[in-house]
Amino acid sequence: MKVRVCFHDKCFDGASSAAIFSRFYHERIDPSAEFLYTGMTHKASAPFEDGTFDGDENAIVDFKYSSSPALTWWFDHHQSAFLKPEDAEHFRHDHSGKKFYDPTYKSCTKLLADIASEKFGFDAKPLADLIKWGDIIDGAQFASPEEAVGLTEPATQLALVIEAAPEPYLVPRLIPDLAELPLAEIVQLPLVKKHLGPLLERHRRSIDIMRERADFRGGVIYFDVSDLDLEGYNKFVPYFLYPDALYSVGVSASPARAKVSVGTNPWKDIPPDVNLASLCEKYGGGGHARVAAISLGPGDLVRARQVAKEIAASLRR
Ligand SMILES: [Mn+2]
Repeated sequence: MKVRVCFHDKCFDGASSAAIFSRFYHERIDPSAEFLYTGMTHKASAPFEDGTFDGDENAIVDFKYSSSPALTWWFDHHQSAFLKPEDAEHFRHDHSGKKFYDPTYKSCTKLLADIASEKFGFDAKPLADLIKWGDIIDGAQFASPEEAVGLTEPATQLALVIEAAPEPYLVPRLIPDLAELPLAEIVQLPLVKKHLGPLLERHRRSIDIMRERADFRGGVIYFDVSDLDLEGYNKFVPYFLYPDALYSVGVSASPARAKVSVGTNPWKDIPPDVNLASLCEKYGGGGHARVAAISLGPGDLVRARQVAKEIAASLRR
């Protein structure tokens, strides 16, 4: 049995969801299953290319729904989980009992672990540490900005490497280890260790860069790092620098896209009616109520800056 697992790429929650799904599937569905992993990225264009679902079973974890008849498992918690209203309608008519959506969950890792245990008798206890950290990292539930930015825990160091993923296939290669080994052992693996030092150094530099560039006014931090190779910067740095800020709006770029990231300060009380996913959906983006983004084409930097400035202006008090 060949199982294709499509996961949210360069994301700790995406990787740990794929790890939990694989261990669950191996233990409770088919011990002889062979897993193949595909990292999915939010793009301006359609994310699922023809031929993506080439397994005997095909799963998507921590990523958008697909109405393809080849999709057999789905777990997600993003508010913007459906590309089109027809997809949401298709999901509502699914009776497979293998597709699950709950946007009240802070992480797909926890959602998957809970469903696999409750509905399929999976023993999630050996992965308790992974599940705990998946929920802290994806749900921005760090005790303080210092903990979020300090990167002293194995889980936060691993998240740094996964989010940067400086080598192709780094995350797919790590997923089987995430399903088996303690996090403190995974950060010692050569594949992780060789990248950790340089990435920690880059992280420290990025704090200095954001300190120089941040424009903090009316409760909103605006910054543009699109001329630098900084996509995947730690999203808590703005609040570490300006603990009084309520929101941050950033522009970054990579060869694949121009990106506007919008977030709320997790250590502040945000008005309950603010929904950043809905705000970003107006510009073709999406995400969660408290953190969302808009991906544009790599040549659309002028538009990205314009959108970011509009959003920052609308969030300022
Ligand atoms: Mn997630």
